[in-house]
Amino acid sequence: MSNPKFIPYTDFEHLKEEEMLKRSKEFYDKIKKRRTIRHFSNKKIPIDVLKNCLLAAGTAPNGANMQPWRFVVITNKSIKKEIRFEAEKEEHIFYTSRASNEWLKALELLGTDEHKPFLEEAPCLIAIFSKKIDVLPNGEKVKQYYAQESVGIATGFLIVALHNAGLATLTHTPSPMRFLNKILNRPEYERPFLLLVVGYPSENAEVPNIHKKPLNEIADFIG
Ligand code: IYR
Repeated sequence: MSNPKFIPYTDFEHLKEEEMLKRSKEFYDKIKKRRTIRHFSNKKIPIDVLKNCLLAAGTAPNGANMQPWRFVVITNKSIKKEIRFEAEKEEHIFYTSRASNEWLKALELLGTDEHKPFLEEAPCLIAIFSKKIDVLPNGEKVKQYYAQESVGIATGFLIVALHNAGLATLTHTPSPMRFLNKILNRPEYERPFLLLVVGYPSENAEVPNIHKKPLNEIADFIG
């Protein structure tokens, strides 16, 4: 059997405009309900749901199809505790000296501080790494292209997939995050991109009273 370089693309769904409008509206109505959650219950998440969401993330467009991402799923209590400890160490420095006053002021509406109990309370953390290079089974090193952009897009897919599946998320970026390599035993060429907290909102979870910009503030139509 030959392995052709190109194959016909037959999966595209050609929709009627009416259906397109309906679907675009339904998707917007669904995605606008997603909120970043900082109060999680300890209810466990179904691992097969998570696996499907990771597969969805892995379909993201990326540089030269090198798929320069690595998702490390953590449900182990003591590893979560260790991550919380290290993250809070960095966040303490951030909130007491690293962040400018301007930055701290910008964060006031979120009500965040150096305490990150959700890193232990939530049932699942996904540490997302971006690969600067890949190492083939024969030891050969291969450069990755547009790794940050690619991993950003895949992370977006993952967040949307999890929301669609009925799971809440928090994008958390303790900075610097290199401690994740050590705790999770990842090689140096994998750079921590984001720590995604996954679970269900706790019963009395609250979110900041903030709003998204209207279309005319986020888009220009030239034509
Ligand atoms: N990483 C810190 C600070 C922080 C920064 C931004 I920009 C946010 O949108 C939210 C938080 C923290 O997690 O508290």
